[in-house]
Amino acid sequence: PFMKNVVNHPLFLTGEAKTTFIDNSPELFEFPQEKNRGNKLMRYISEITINGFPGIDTNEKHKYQTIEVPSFKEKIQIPTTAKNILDTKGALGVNDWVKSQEKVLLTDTTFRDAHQSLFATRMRSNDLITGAKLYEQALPELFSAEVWGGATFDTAYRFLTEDPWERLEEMRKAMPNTLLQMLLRGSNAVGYQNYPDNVIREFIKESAKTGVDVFRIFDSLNWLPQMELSIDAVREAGKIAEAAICYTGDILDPMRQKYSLNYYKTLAQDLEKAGATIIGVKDMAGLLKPEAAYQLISTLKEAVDLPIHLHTHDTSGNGLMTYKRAMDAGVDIVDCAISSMAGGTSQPSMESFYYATSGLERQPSLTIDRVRKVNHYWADVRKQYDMFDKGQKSPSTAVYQHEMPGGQYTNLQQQAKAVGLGDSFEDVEVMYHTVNNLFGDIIKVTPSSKVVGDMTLFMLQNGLDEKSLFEKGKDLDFPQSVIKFFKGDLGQPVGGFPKELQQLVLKGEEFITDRPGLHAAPVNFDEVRAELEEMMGHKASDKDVLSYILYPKVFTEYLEKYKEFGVVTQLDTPTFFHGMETGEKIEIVYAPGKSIAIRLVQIGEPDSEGNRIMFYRFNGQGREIVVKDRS
Ligand code: 3PY
Ligand code: ZN
Repeated sequence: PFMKNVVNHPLFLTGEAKTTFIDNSPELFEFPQEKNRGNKLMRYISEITINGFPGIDTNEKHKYQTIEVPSFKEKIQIPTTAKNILDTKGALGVNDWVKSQEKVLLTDTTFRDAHQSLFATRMRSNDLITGAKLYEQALPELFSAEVWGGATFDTAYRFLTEDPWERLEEMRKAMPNTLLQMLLRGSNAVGYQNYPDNVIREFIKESAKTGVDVFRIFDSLNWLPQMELSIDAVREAGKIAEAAICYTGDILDPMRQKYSLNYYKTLAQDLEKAGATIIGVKDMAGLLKPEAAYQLISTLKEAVDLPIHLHTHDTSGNGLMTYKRAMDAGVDIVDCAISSMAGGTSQPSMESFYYATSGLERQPSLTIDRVRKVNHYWADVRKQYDMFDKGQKSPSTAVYQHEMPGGQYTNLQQQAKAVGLGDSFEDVEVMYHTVNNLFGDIIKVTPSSKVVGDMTLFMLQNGLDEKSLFEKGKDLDFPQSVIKFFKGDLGQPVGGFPKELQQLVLKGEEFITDRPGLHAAPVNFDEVRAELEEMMGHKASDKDVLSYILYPKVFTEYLEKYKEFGVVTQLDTPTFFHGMETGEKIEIVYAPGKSIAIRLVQIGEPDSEGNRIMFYRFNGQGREIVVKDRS
């Protein structure tokens, strides 16, 4: 490309080229690939600058500061980690190792649940991976870091124009000595619906290959048949199957014994029989009160011979007390987020837990001064997401009534806002509780929580209450997710479906009572691959094929955006969400030692069609990009 540029250069063609010619003509060094990358990025920046980022109303980019990344000059000796044990002794080796630990072990949830719960899962790979690179020298004592799964998979494609698989690959490289953990919704994988058995198997295989070590497997109705296949597939991949019990209700309340202590005990024993390596207790809404934690963990420790890993959300403000009582009962591992990403609908704070357990034999090990440094980094990162960070500002015991999972809270806020119900989130909370009762008091966690959420918004949008729902129900078109739920597509809830509501929703359509996977034909991967390659115009990877199967529409839209804008992951976060201000200059490092510089010089007035010309300097050269102003 260089030679061709030189001989076609106007100065060269007119014979005016001198020896300084190359020095004064930097565009000669602009290779088509870089130019192409730059043009696409400028197109993205133009689009965001003029039309804004979906869901963001304000544009105050100037208030965001550059993030300082700490460094650790003095290297510390890395102890033997759980990851080293897995790689040398396998999953059962880890099981023994955990049981032999005197101290409580920690899982860090900052990379997944914390931002899912605080700001609608919007944290970008750029910020996550920069953070991950600090962990080996700052938090080598961790049992694991939860970095993937849950809502991060579709959100990456949907809102961040990122490939979640690439994120996982980078995380793996950044944290070679830490177990990487993901949240897997059993037969619903990382989606909101049941997938065929062969898709679940392939998805687990590919995730394990790419870097996941610990799979926290749960079913949104605690229905074992929806978890067994995942447990088997994880074991086959030689990884850790942490089968989780979702906790709801209140074992301390004698009036609410649908989900009793005995119910959880039996479920844990069933999961042990099904082949779990670890039992997870997934308190997704933060309903497990301290004494309930003591009773539950004591009972489970007696009932099964596996390590117990407890997860909660700090919504009520009682998270640390719950962990302390779980610790008294012998819990092996607990989930915390680093403090600037903790509290509220997120996990309890890691550093607070550390200090709260001072003087106790089982106080977790942490290199606390280093954790503090890493915490500064996350605090700075969090500020750049303040547009989404609109969740609860202080402890809210309302959670004991509405029972909304922490991971759903800010996501549902965004959904409510999108349908014009953003101003009355308290009404949403109250209706959520009503819908749960209508559904027969179900376990609410993705995707069953999304069904409750969809029904909640539907009730509010249509001005329905419990009475009018049954009066008008036969003329109503219920949300698709609600229809599928009552058809049994997510499995069977504890105690079965409420019959009257099921009939009202299904209007005579059939429902199933056995495992949805028995009704789903296996996917023909070759056929899907051919279809996808035709659409992409080039070869598709196994990961692409899986993503397309899991999320055909979301993945297709991602491909379209990718085609138009290219790799946007390396943009700094304020630019990604707010575009650029006139006169501003940014530098994008897209590979080690390789960067491009973009300056926005001027924004042109819209023409009669609404098109604006954006004037840039790209690596010092003038460039114009046309963007349609949709305002
Ligand atoms: C998810 O499935 O995304 C969850 O966070 C459930 O708690
Ligand atoms: Zn959670």
